[in-house]
Amino acid sequence: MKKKTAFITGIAGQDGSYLTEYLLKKNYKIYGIVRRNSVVEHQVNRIEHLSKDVELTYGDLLDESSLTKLLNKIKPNEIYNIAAQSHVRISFDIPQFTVKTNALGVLNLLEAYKNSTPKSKFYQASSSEMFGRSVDKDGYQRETTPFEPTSPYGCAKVFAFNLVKHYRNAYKLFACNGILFNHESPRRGSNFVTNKVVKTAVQIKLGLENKLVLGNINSYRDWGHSKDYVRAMHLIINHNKADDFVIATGKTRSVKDMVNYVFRRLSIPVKKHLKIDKKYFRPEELKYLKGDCSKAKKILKWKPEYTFENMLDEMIQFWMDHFKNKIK
Ligand code: G4F
Repeated sequence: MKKKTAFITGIAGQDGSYLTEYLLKKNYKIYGIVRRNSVVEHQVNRIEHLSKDVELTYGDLLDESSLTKLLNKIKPNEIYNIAAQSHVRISFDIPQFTVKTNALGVLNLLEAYKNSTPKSKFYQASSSEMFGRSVDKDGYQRETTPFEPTSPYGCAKVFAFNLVKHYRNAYKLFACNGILFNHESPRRGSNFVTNKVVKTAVQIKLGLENKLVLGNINSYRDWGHSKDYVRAMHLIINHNKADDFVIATGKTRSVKDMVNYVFRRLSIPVKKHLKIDKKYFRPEELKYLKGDCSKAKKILKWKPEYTFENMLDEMIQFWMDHFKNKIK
């Protein structure tokens, strides 16, 4: 049987690397694009172990010619757009780059898709950051909750979400959105709050660091594991109808709760080591996220396997092994 093919933007990121592993196990042929970086190792360290199984090319969402050329050549069964400037606080520092990449970049890819390989299926990494200030009366966000974004990142993601729906309707393309709530793992960048907390707490435990410096610890997030969420991406793109789905755990915790859990696990006192610095606050904060994924549960039969606790335990173990090997 002919192998299915997938084209993945953002292949070198947390989700891209887990998605690649997941699809390789399902016998897909994988193509991906990476952006040029002056330190070559930084481009591919999460997917180095997969390098013989994937075909990587330089490409960029801002360079439509690179996308058209590749899609014309590959004509993949599935296109996963996971690339983005994904850091919300940084989107306030570089709003134009964020909007160009996360909104116009998606338009470039949709155009390349429509003109080169319209029979392919298309997945867009949409985000719970699009909900912003908006929460339904029962305390959840779901597919019908209006979007009220609170960051350049969130605004760009709303733009892209709407483009995907528009291309689906106007050109009868199989284009779908996964509205993913926060998802973490040992492969998460260490400037996102979970991995920053876990990495620094482990360093404190081992005597390599003394302070954990954070911004707003009173915001609430619905945190799941990236491995569960890439499984959902594959189910969404393989559903018999192009549609939009919320992917979440349905549980919310404050950043403070998360810090307390990690410090308790490592038996270190929070008060002694935690410092708050305004520099990590955002001009506008998204205060509260809790997703209702009933639609995905019912239609896709998806549910998360990781809990908040065993996800953080896995991250703690990862950093423990990392630093202990360094100390040896
Ligand atoms: O880990 P974060 O930076 O994630 P954030 O902003 O929720 O965004 C992530 O989830 C989105 C889905 O809703 C994705 F679309 C997006 O790409 C990204 O993956 O921050 C989480 C919370 C925020 O309230 C932030 O203000 O933690 C708070 N926080 C407190 N101190 C901090 C820090 N965040 C970071 N990154 N660093 C801190 O020192």
